Amino acid sequence: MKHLLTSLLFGALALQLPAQAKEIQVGSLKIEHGYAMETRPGQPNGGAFIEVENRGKRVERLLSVSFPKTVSERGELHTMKHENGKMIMREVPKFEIPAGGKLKLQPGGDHLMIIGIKEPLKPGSTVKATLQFENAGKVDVDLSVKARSEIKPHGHDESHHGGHGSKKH
Ligand SMILES: [Cu+2]
Repeated sequence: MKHLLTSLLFGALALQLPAQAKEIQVGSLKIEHGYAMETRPGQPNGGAFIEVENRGKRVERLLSVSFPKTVSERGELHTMKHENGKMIMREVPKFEIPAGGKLKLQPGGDHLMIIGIKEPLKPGSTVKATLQFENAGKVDVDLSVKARSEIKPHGHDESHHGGHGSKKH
């Protein structure tokens, strides 16, 4: 059983490798794990995520994100805030990455927002994005599109219809 599980895991890793976004080094920045969430037909906006490590000695700031016109109208930097007991998204002017620190965008937290999506983002495809940093300037990255099931296997946000005996433990 354990052996089977291990080979399944390795199989999955091997399959994922070609689609994995590459790690990018720009000056003292290391950018990796870039991906975008798949979107449904008609869905106007979508989320995207990256990690940026700042190995430099001064603070870096991510000022904006943009996408090719064929992908979306524009991009925004978003954070999540509690307001009146609800989690809501808010646009912010920048994300700071302290010297020696790391910016980790992820679902439920700070994220890139793809606004005005032209064609649904399909799992397995790639979206190009341009990040504008204060010091490092413009950096192009490839975001691999991931299926929702890959990102949130338990579907916490949309689980109202999912109560059919999913509790196994
Ligand atoms: Cu958002």
